[in-house]
Amino acid sequence: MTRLEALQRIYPQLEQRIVVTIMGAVAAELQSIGHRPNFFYLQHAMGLASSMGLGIALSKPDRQVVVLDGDGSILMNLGGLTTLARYRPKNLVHVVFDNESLLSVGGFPTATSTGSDLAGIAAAAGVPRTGTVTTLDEFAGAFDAALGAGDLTTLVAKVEARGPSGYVTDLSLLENRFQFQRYLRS
Ligand SMILES: Cc1ncc(C[n+]2csc(CCOP(=O)(O)OP(=O)(O)O)c2C)c(N)n1
Repeated sequence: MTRLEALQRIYPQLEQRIVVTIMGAVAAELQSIGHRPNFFYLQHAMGLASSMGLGIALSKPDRQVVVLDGDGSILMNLGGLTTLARYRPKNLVHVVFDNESLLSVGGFPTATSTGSDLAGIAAAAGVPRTGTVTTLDEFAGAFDAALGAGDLTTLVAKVEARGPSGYVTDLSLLENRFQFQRYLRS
């Protein structure tokens, strides 16, 4: 499964939800499908998309939040999983696209390429619903289930280490920030 295919598959379910992604390839791929004011692409602060999603989920308990994370990013902020689990927002679905590499900066292998199990780490941190999927259909089913579960989920999707040719888009961080802020307040 490629991450782009996975994103295309769940895109209709993202349209009405609050979405926070990491920077780089994921952000560019989601934007290539179609940017929306409810999508925020967290630039620079690697590893903190799930922390930002946690804050939004806690402050907006009546809305569902989807975080689109990466293996390299979450590995930089493993403590974030323990904080997610401690606050256990029932309205947060945390997707980790695990391509076993830092694709956006040249593809260096991460610890998941040598066996580290992010769903296992999330479960051990106390996240109540965790899982790993490897096919598009499994991913779509598990994502649906997570949206309907009413509890915090970390879903690890094993994806190919393939991405777009470039990661720079014409949406600047500031423009995205103000648009997203207005959306959250509206
Ligand atoms: C603190 C910090 N260190 C390094 C970077 C540079 N950087 C940007 S994206 C990235 C790789 C992200 O890897 P991953 O989360 O696995 O996503 P992928 O690029 O594979 O989609 C790195 C190292 C950064 N932005 N911030």
